[in-house]
Amino acid sequence: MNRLIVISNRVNPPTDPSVATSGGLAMALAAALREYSGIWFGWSGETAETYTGQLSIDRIGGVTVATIDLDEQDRQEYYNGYANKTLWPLFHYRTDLTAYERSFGVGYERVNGRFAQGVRPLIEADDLVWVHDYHLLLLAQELRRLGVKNRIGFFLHIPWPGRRTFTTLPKHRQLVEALLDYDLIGFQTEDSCDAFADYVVHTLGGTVSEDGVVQARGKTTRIGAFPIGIDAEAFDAAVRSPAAESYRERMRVSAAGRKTILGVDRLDYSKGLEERFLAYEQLLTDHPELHEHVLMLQIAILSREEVDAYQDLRERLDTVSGRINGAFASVDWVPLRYVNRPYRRDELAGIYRAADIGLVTPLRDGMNLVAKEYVAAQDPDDPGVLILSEFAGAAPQMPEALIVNPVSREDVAEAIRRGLSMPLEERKARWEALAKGVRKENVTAWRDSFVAVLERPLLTAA
Ligand code: GDG
Repeated sequence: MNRLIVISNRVNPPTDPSVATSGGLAMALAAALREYSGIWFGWSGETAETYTGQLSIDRIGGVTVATIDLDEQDRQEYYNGYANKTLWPLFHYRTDLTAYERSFGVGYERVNGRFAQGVRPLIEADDLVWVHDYHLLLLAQELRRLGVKNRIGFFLHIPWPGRRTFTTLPKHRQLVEALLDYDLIGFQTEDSCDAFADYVVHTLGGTVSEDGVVQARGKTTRIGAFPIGIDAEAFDAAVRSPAAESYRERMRVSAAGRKTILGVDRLDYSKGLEERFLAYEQLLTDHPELHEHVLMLQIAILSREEVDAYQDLRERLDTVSGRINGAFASVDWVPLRYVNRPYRRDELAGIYRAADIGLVTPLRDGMNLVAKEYVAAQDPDDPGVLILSEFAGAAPQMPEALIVNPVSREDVAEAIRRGLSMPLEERKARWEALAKGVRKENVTAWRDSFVAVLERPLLTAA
């Protein structure tokens, strides 16, 4: 088996998966690497006064990790700038929040070059290189410039936007031309794959074959959809842990017989948190009979706090949650519990299990692992109901959820009402279908299918 060199912006394998507070990507990549020999390379998250390119190598939680520090200008221009103020909002269709500053683009190119220089000495002849996410769209091009001939794959964790949206990005052609230096470009959904193909055909004048071989600008590569999954076995173990049991009990006692609606998200404008709160407000306005009988728990861990749009969102959520509780709470009922602190993974598993409704309503999402974790955590004899946005990448894989339009308050409120009164038989039937998919299309299946296509020579494809 070839070695796998995984490259992503940050490198943070959990030391102990059950107690980790890491997000889904970190868990998925750590799981992917544990079974291969290989290295995980990326930014340490630290900024040095001056950039040295010095490599630090460590072994964490069974995974070899190699990191470099960046400098403060890199953090501002590459990370806070081009990655999180330009590409993230644009790829989530938020052109209103997208900032285009020349210095961001320059910093992005510089850091992609630094990543290439940093990882180059670690790459051996037969290694497979697997690059992750929107921070590193230019990395294959930089590695090719340094003479790397290995097979290099890229996986985009967020959506690829429609052509009209994407072409608002200055220098969009250069970005995609650089991307074509990868041997395989993987997306979460067919929808993203089609959007990319549409761009190749209509903007670059290239071709895309039935089986995803792309030819454009004198380059040949391959595209495909590889929906990411969760480590369902590890999650099952977390659900059975004492910490999960104790959190489930805490939830049960504190709910005092009320039905619980749960949201778990990074505090990010793509997750539709404000719209979700407004839908809940609508539900309480329209259905006074539900007062005192339901509660919503929203866990929203703080994220990208240096970016203004995230600070603004946090303020708005504070306001709306305060208004809802001010208007509806009574001496012994708080309708909305809004929590910004993170929980350990095993605690979270117990919280998911205790919730009658999992409310996952992003405005746009590459996949959304919370939807899959919620399903994996349910009690087969008394499962909760998943309400899922049609704009989550997970939606096509999870049609047995109650699928909603997250911008429609009425639609979301009605789905909550329906979920609250859904008979046990229907809950079970929907959950069984969902759980089967979550177990089958898990993180191992995702990794193996991507790596298998990356290993396949392009010439045999056409
Ligand atoms: C990107 C894409 C795609 C949340 N709160 C806590 C906690 N979390 C964990 C969840 C889940 C992860 O964070 C969030 O993953 P998502 O998939 O929902 O979203 P993003 O962070 O935006 O991830 C997304 C993903 O990449 C993978 O490709 O699905 O579309 O945007 O695993 O459990 N974990 C802990 N405590 C918390 O309080 N331990």
